[in-house]
Amino acid sequence: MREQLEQLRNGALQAIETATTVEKLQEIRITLLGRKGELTGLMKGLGSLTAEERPAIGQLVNSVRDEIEGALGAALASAQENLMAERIRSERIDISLPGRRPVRGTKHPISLVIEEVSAIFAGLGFSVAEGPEIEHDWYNFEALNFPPEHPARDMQDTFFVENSMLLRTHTSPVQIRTMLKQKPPVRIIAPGTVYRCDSDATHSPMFHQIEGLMVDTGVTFGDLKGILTVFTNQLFGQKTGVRLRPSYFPFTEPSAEVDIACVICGGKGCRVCKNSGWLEILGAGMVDPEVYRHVQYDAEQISGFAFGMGIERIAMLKYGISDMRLLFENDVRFLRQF
Ligand code: 2NL
Repeated sequence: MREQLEQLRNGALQAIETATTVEKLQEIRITLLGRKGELTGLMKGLGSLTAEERPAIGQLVNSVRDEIEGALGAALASAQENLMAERIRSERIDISLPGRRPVRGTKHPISLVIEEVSAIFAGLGFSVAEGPEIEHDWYNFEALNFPPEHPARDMQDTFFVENSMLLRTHTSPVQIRTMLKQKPPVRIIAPGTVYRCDSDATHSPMFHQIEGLMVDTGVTFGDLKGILTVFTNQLFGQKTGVRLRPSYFPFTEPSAEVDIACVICGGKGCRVCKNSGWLEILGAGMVDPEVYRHVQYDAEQISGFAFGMGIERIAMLKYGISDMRLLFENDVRFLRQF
């Protein structure tokens, strides 16, 4: 019996020493100390011992069990420690690594110009107005004093929808709607998408405009020139030359084209300005009394000016874009540059 116990103890201690995993050690505990384990089996033999042998062998059984339990406990603790160390090593994250930044989109140059122009006019007391892109003929043409046979009203130039509805060809109807809703003083700009039945390398059927309108008592052509000069200087730089040339629109009288000194050559003459040294960027004029009659404003009491510009052209000049089609293709390699 004593020999068996000592054999069991030596075997057990060796097995514990070579076991490295928590699972293996738990297995060893069951085969040695469990209810059907080896030591439990030996203890059953205590009954067949004589009364003299029993206390010493009993003590030996207890000490062998304590020894095995002690060794198991220590080995388990060390195996668990190794397990945790291994987890800490394998699950380690390097918090000093730079984060992966999500790719952020950029604003379209057309939006950038609308925002910049709106900010300049906000500083001059103008607010932004909007209106529908599908318009009635009356707001798009009639109220603006286009004669019934004006070429702009032709199918060749305008997208008609049905029943005198059409895709607006300019944002002027926004200003007509504003004047119908609101008495002077009016100081608004109307940026937005407009449509014309025209498509080639330099014309897109869908493009963008910003128009502006200022109506109050005593507004003069001098105010028009002053405001538009402040505007072009803020948009293109303080030293940019500005000039006005006489022009004609059905809805303004007198009318003018506003040119700036060429932003490419500074006025010397180049391909962009077709050797004139000047770039046309705005049309403007004093609102025609016929327009006031349509919105029931009293032309004897008030006066005002209006202007309009194409955003694509301004974006191309500002950002040095040589082909307008780049503004409509939405190629991210192009758009990411803004
Ligand atoms: C251009 C010229 C212009 C206007 C737009 C306007 C609007 C109303 C009354 C009178 Cl409600 N005028 N707008 C006036 C002059 C010129 O645009 O070259 N646009 C691209």
